This record gives sequence, C-alpha cells and structure tokens, in this order.
Amino acid sequence: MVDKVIVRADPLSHKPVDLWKKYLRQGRICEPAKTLRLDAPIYENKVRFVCISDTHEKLHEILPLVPDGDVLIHAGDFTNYGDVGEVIKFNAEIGKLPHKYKIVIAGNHELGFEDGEDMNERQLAGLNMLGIKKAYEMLTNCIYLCDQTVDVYGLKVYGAPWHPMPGYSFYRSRGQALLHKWNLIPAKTDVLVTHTPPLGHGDYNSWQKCDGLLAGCAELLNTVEMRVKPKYHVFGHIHQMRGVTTNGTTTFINAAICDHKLRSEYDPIIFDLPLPPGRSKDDF
Ligand SMILES: *[C@@H]1O[C@H](CO)[C@@H](O)[C@H](O)[C@H]1NC(C)=O
Ligand SMILES: [Mn+2]
Repeated sequence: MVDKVIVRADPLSHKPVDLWKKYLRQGRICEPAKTLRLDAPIYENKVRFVCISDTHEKLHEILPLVPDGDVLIHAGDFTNYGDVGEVIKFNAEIGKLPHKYKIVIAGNHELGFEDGEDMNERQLAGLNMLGIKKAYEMLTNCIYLCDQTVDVYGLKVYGAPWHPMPGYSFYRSRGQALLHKWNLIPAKTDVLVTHTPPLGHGDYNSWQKCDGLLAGCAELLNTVEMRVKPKYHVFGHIHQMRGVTTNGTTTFINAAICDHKLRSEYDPIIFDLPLPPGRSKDDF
C-alpha cells in the first residue's frame, strides 16, 4: 500500500520571497513554457481546453476572440464586486460561447460568493429583491466549482477560489489555513483551477507591496508538486503575469485577460489533453 503524501505548512510561507529563494536553491524549477497557437487545429482524440481569467466585467469585449474548443475554464474575477447585475451579465455573455463545458470558479472580486461571509446591505438587498440566496446560483450557463471536481471527457477538473489577499472574499491566511483548503483537492486531478497562483509561477506582483512582491501560495505549490501532481494548473489573479511556465512536469497557466488597469489586454491560453484511451468525444 502506498502511504498518502501529507503536505506540511512551511514555517516560512508568510515570507514568500525568502521561501522561493530557498526553494530555488533546493532545485525547484520555473521555466517559460510553450503554448499552442490560438488557431491550432482541434483533434478528435484530444480535448481542447481554452483558459481565461480575470475578465472583470469585460467578457463581452473578448467574446469574438475566444477560440473554439471543448472545455472553457474561467479562473475567477469575472466581476468587480460580485453585484447581482454583474453576475447576470456575465452569465448571459458566457452563455454565448460554444464550448460544451464551461467551468467557472470565483475570485477575490466575487464579493458575497463565499458561503457564511458577511455581505453588505446593498448585496443583501439586491439578492432579496431577486428572491435568491446566493449570487452563484444565477450562474446557469456554466459549471460553478467551489472545492469540487467535475468530470469532463473522463478528465478530472477541480476548482477552488481561496487566496492569501486579505480584505476580500475567499481570503485565508498563508500557512495552515490555506493548506486546509488545498488538502481538499483529490490526488487524481488532471487539471487544477485556482484563483491564486502557486508560489513562484506567474505570481510576481509589482503592484502590491504587502507580500514582498511574490503573491503566490507556497502551500498550493507544495500541494501541486508533492501530492496532487496535475498535468495543468490554471489560475489568474496577478494580471500582468499572464503567461505559461513549467516545472518540468506540471504546466502552470496564468490566464488573466485584463491588465492591472482592468483593460482587456491579453489573449486566452489553450492546451490539449488526450482523450482517455478507447473513448471518443461523442461518448460524452
Ligand atoms: C514538478 O511537479 C511535479 C508534480 O507534477 C513533481 O513531481 C516534480 O517533482 C516537480 N519538479 C520539481 C523540479 O520540483
Ligand atoms: Mn483580478
């Protein structure tokens, strides 16, 4: 029997810059990686994933630029404040895209999406007027994941919104509190979707000083590298670091669409995963 890997909170995780330097000395890797061109042909035996994140109410501006594919992933921050009107607008816009599966997680800007969180009067008034409890229940044109897995074409996609940025929805402190959330990710995950980057990949944040410039989560990196080992890890959050990196095994995708001034600036990022052997897309 194989022992279950247990990831421990790193005592240095509240000092991301020092910790990342230590990890690099210990042989951790972050290198730029290649991506498919957006016009790459789609194959019958491969599932095409199309990744976007941080559209911040600008999805309508990029709708014509989102390439076709089998699975669309949105890694959070589709609104600015989680307002009911913004959510309704996003739901209508994502409904126009052709992908068979559209997977969405929340980001720190989806205020009010966290169960049990204090909502402001305005949010509560808006929701009560509509006679619903939670804004995410209005996401009828996509699959909303919060600490959940969805099976697409026999591949397991897991989504989680947690991040270490205080003062927003889904905030948890670095160390044990975030690790507690990452411990919910099943080991057999093929594609991991989080809002926050892991430490060291697509997380250099020149616009925020509180974390000493590296915004990513060490416990998430350790969970990815030591226990879950997904083929792809998709995230956003640090807009200006949009791009693709690898540690040699897992590919890390920061799929931000907006830049730091919330202009829709960057292209979607795509990748393919082989269909499980003996299956065809029509089986699903
Ligand atoms: C990269 O991540 C994989 C998990 O997918 C892990 O097994 C491997 O050790 C990591 N590589 C490095 C250099 O840390
Ligand atoms: Mn954002």
